[in-house]
Amino acid sequence: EVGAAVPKEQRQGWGQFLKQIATFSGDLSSMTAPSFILSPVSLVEFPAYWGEHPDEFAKISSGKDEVERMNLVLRWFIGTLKGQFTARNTSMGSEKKPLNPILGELFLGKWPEKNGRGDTSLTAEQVSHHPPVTAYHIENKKAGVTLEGHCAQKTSFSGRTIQVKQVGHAIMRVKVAGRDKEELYLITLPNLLIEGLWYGSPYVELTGNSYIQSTSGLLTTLTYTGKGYFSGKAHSFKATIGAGGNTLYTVEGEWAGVSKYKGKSISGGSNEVFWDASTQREEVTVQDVEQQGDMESRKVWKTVANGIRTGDYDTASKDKSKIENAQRQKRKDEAAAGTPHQLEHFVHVEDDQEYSQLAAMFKGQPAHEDGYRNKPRVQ
Ligand code: CLR
Repeated sequence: EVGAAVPKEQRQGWGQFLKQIATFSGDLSSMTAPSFILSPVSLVEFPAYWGEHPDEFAKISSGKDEVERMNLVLRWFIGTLKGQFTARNTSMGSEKKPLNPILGELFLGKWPEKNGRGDTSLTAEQVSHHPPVTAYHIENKKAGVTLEGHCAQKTSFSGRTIQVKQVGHAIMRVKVAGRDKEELYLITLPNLLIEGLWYGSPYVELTGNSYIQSTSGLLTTLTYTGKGYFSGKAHSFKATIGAGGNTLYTVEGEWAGVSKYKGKSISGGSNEVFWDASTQREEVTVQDVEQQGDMESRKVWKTVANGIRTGDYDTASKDKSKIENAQRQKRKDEAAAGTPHQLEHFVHVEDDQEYSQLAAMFKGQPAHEDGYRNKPRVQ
């Protein structure tokens, strides 16, 4: 039955919502959804998932050579996936519809120093509202590791599944001892399927491929599968680290569970555990809402989020309209005055040299489509 997992009084609304999605093209974020599926968290917070294993992030620069560093980049990357794609099922009961960030909305946070690993800082900013694009910068100065990227989504509907193409990429910079040039890694992003919609308990599965291309020439190719594919298990992947077509290492398993080296591992053993996703994640630390600036996400959405959390959807929806109307007015005023909105932490770069260099090395792989190349302004 449609909406078996949906509160009775919202089942009809859920059915209508599904019909609406099926005939909808474009931006899911702008759709009005039944209240039970609303999340009190803005999409501008999502880049924090990249930093939830600060030890793994910092460790990357300690790799003794490019092969070891690529292994460390892959481990950190795999380590982020559980948080990015399945953790909300546990914390909120299902995947939910995040708040659609306003232009210039900020999410600032850090993972404080621990055991000498150094501070890791996060700066995320909503750099476009139509279409929604979030830019982020994560940095551990002490370790010499920086991640910079942006993400947007293109959604389409097929059967009972929403397909989400992630538009955007990240570039990781790693300081290597004794070298003046940083090693760079171009990180592309997998596609998502949103399943479980019919019953009203949506969850994410990953599909297709993603890549990590390094300036060292090493390339990691990731393939994602769900139930019914080669492992028969949900949330599975396979990754090969290679150079010039030769495979050096293969890793296989579940990105939300355990993965192992298939055969030889980097330490010389065989079939060793590569990553165990039960490893504790560290949530980002943010300032108290009262101390936050007016554009900071939790300040902007305080009343809305509170309404959603307490089931006071009337207050939530009134405050949301208030925010959206104020935004529309602001854009009108800016247009009239000829002073367009200025980003705070990022600048739009038309021709990102680092990206071009890596994309050229990456040639031969399926085209990586990309509209936005926002680079943080040097602070
Ligand atoms: C954002 C970038 C992060 C990874 C990530 C995880 C979950 C994705 C999210 C991204 C984009 C928005 C998203 C979400 C899952 C569900 C949600 C696709 C890619 C959509 C907009 C919600 C659809 C509404 C249904 C639940 C009804 O690094």
